[in-house]
Amino acid sequence: MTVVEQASLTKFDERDCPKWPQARADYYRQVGYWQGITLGEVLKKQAQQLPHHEALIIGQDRWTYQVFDQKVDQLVRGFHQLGIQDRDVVVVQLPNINEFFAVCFALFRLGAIPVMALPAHRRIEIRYFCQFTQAKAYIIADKYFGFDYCQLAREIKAEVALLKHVIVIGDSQEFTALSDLYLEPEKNDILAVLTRPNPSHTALLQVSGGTTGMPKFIPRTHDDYLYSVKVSTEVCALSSHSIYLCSLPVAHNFSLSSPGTLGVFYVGGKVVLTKDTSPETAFSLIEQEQVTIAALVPPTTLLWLDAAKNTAYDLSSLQVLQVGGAKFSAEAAKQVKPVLGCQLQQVFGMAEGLVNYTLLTDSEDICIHTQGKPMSPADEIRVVDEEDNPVLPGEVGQLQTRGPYTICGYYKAPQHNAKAFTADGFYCTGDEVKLTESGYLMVVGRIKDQINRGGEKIAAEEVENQLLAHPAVHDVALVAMPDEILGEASCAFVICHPDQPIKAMVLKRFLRERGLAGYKIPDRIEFVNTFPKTAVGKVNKKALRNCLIKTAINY
Ligand code: J2J
Repeated sequence: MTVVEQASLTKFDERDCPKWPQARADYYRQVGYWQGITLGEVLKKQAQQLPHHEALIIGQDRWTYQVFDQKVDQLVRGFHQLGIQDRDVVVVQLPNINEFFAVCFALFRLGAIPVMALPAHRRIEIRYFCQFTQAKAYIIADKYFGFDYCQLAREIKAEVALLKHVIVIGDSQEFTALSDLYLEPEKNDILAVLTRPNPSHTALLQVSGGTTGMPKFIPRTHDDYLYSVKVSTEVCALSSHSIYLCSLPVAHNFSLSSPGTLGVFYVGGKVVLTKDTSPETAFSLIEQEQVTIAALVPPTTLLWLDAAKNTAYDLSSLQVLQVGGAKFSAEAAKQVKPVLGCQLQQVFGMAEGLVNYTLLTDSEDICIHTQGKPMSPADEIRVVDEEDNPVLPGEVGQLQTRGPYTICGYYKAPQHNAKAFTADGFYCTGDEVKLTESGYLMVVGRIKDQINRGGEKIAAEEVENQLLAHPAVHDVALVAMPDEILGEASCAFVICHPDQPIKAMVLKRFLRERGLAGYKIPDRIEFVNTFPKTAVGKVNKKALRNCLIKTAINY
């Protein structure tokens, strides 16, 4: 293979991302849903209009919009000098730090595409992300919660030949230091000649929770993502006075776009970042920075509710608490207002697109008992039975959706897309919902083979495949089990080969050493001799789940 051919392999091709049919795309532009602006331009505008307004804070590190924008431009130069160009893919795995945004916006301006990896991802996930997307660079922080990302990068680099650069925040060791890439303009400044990214092209790749063997990549365009962000800011009444506490991982779709940090930048507000998710830290930041809005998953909300009952911190600035990512129980939802003194907003969203919110003006009953309604008038939803026929109003069925910010297909996944999208372009969410008379959705279950571990999604098949790689394992089925805090935890039912008994601990260590993200390691492992089967001979996961509920064994 020649060098030229090898280089061309790494470029991202829009043709690998199924697009909206022309008529729908034209309509979305015509009515102004798609504005034809890029994420990079949103920040530039704020830097011009509100240069001295604070945009991003973590600890003592406080960036105004002007400083933020300058750092982005400096990194554009540095990345460009390194050879990162339009349509290069870059895997970004950073904790909640300001630099995450400098990196992403620099990539947006270059037309390069960040893959939104989470800090919890490990060798199996990162290697796959780099290989599948043919990433040119991988960007990390040196250490985070005791984990050595440079060591991980070393292993990835050794296995992924096409990966050219590892860029590190902190002690960079043998890799490139991000701090060396903040470059001042020279004579022929690249910024003057940079081609403007096409707003209808992919701006970033989100990673799907998945249902199959490996995660899928979700291509979000500047146009569609910014529309989702814009409508979210309206629904959540964000303004330049909003102060948003971000304790969820920055790369997650919820905290990035619903309305999330990007929503805050869109209106010129302030983001307060924290790496520490404890209520103690969150409460002190709320008081100190006068936080007005925060977003949480249900398990963290339960911790907040507990801690708030005897806190000395003043939480009175907090107006809205968004809760989403997993089902929030009505019992806990009821407590939000009396205990935290703020309005609860339920958020039922997905990285593939559709976001549902309860409105700030909705009755208490709606806010407590529903997961909201589609935020845009252009969202089309339908609730269907197993044959894809609409169910009667008020009955439970699978939610399908399409619209101006819901993808039409995953990146480079034609076979999976044929199943996950209907012929008329609706995304099959795999969520079982009930539509109320007033048009609100209640999430009642799931038909996708996934475990929602307190907002962290686990594709059963992916973990099953990893367990099957152990020589003692003959067969395995991963199911959800009820958990008081997480909502759901995971349990692996394992059939071992005869005469090869093995301990649960050994299997867990096996998965960890293979490099599987910690949240995917089964919370419990049960050894069995056979699996219950359905009438057609498939493993009956429902029966396995039920047997966990019935026996209620402590783990
Ligand atoms: C029940 N299940 C929910 C909820 C998501 C905003 C908020 C969340 C996400 C997200 C997001 C739920 N009640 N309130 O991207 O922009 C489950 C559903 C859904 C899946 C999507 C956003 N909120 N879920 O969680 O891509 O099963 O996005 O299909 O991680 O989470 O997961 P994800």
